[in-house]
Amino acid sequence: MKGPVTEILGCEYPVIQGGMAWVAEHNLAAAVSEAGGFGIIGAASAPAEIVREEIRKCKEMTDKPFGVNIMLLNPNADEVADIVIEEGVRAVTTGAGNPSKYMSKWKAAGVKVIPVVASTAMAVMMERAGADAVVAEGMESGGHIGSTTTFALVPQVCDAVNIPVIAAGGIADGRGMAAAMMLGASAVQMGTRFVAAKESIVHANYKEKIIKSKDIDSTVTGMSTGHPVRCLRNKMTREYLKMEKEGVELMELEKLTLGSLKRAVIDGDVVSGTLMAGQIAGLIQSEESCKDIIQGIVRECRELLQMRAID
Ligand code: TUI
Repeated sequence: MKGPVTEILGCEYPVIQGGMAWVAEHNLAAAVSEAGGFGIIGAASAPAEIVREEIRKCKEMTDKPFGVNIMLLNPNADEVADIVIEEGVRAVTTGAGNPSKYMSKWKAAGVKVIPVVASTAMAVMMERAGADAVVAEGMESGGHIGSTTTFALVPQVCDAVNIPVIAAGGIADGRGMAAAMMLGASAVQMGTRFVAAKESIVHANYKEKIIKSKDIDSTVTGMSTGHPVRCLRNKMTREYLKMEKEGVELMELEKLTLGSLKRAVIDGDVVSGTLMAGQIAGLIQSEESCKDIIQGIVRECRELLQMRAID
């Protein structure tokens, strides 16, 4: 299972954990890295010094490398960009924007840079700017999404760039991982599967919602406002979508979602909280340890790829 991405990241398996806001904290990142994958702390909108503490707590839990995801809409992004250098973090992934302005200092410090992209144009731009790899994230993903599916996006990004491509969106088992490899990806990134992991600090109510959900249980809010976010259907999404249809102003809509992800993750409010999750949530049947998740996926993927080699 070694390849260009395990080489860049210094991990055993080409399985990366998504940098999810509130969810991807030090316990989850350390558990994923300890299990041979690549754990990521999601800086999201946390104050920069909290991110530094998270990095230090993660280092106490594992000697293995891990990364930090910087959400570029975050006003603290500049500060977090320096902290990853100061703390000697192995790799940075970025989401929801263009990280070009940080590229030269990260590269100079030896931080590996892996932007998350939702289009071939962005992938090419990131390769030119010096990215070590890209995550091609399809619209099956949870949270903030682009508009192209993983199945269509991954092979097109693979053809457009020469750096390794990590597939994300709609992948939660060995079949998905094998399919992503067939499309040309060198690794996969999973989010939703790790939300439901044993080591994930996400409230039991949220995990239960993922485990009980079916294929069609996610929806996308904010399509009309230019900030599409995929989450599981609940009272919040029903109200949001109704107001969106009525053309209610963005400020009013924002009131509905302010603090709603934290309410879901920490307080377990599955009624008015935002339950970010991908379309693959329906595939997830139980809460498992990161070690079991990663070993299971890698074993299944390996078997499928070997079967193909024999034929
Ligand atoms: O970033 C994500 N997923 C996220 S961020 C997030 S935080 C949030 N919380 C509440 C409401 C809204 C967001 C939750 N989930 N995924 C990576 C990703 N990046 N998906 C799409 C993109 C992207 C979009 C535009 C990357 C680059 C891009 O380029 C824009 C440009 O500058 O050209």
